[in-house]
Amino acid sequence: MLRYVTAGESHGPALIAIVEGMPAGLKLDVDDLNKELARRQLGFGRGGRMKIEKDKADILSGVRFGITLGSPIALKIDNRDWENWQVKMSAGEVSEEIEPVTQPRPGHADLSGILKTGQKDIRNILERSSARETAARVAAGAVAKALLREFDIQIISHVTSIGEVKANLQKLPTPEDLAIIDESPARCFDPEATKKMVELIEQTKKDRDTVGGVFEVLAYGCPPGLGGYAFWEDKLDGNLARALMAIQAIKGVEIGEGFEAAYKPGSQMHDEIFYSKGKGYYRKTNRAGGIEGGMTNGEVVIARAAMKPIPTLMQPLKTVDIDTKEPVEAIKERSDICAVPAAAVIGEAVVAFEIARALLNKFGGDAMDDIMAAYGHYLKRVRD
Ligand code: EPS
Repeated sequence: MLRYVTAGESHGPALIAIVEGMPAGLKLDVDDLNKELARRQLGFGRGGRMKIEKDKADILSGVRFGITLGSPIALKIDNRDWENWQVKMSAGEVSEEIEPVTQPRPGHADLSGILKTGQKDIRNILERSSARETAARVAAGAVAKALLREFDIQIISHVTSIGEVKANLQKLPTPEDLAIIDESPARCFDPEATKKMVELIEQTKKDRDTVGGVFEVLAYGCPPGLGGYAFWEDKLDGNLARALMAIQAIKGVEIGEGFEAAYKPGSQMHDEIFYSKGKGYYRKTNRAGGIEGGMTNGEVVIARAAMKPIPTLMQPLKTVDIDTKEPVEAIKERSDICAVPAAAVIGEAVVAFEIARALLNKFGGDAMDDIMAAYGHYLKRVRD
């Protein structure tokens, strides 16, 4: 089964991702990974840290001469900021007195993490709960994207709102539009909304506050039948929801019409089925977001996620010191004002990984040639 694990603290030496279950014979270039890592660093509203980091991956195993071997693929992304944290984040002996962090931020993992693990320094929690970890997920997702590319499946994302500012779109963006989206400082496909989003982020910074938003991930080129209806763990919508919800700061996920579906009668919700020779079955609408019964139906997969405002505030909220139990202000760590544009790229990565897993579950997992042959045979059957 395709899976990945990440390791690494935000200010430790490096982030690691290990991807297990990729077939042998897949073309994989380190540039595929670096391109995605650079896209995650885009977007207006990031804090000082993004000026320090310039994320690049090293492929440590599982690839030879640009082709996967079928063995675990280990990836490493160095943290440039480590240089400034070697004493505070040392894995060895304590070499000087370290002041523990004791003022948990409302909305962060700080307090529950301390209570759960019995530790006394919130830094031991925040270093790992930090969204810095998502760089490793993006690297793993880039491997999945390289696999999907061989099947002409493309995953893109765009920001649909920041705070109260919403994009007004006449059409869904396609993979051809991705360069335009990446050029928008808000990664938004509506230029008017982009301007207002940037203004809102600037104002939010002046107010010493933070702002969230919504992004959409679109998967083009999925064949019908990825996922499953018979076992709950195979349901693709369930797996997409889990993967998206597990991104730091995500509070809501929708597929297709999502919550809006609950307000519509069935006659106005479901996508009628048509057939034409050559094209096979198709729909004229896509309110289901490309998934019915836990499986892709051949239309574009549409998933949306809502990100809360980042909980590290320059005008801190009230909290309680975990050492003295006295009321205090939450810690003011350096942070981002808005990270929704970056979260959208992370959304692409995790969606790519879930779709890649569903694809390998259906078509086998050892050798690219075998998978491609099975895929070709299947496409012919479902189109006929
Ligand atoms: C983050 C805090 C900031 C962000 C970081 C996530 O880092 P720092 O504490 O070093 O200023 O920049 O995001 C990243 C480093 C990244 O690569 O996305 C947090 O607390 O979650």
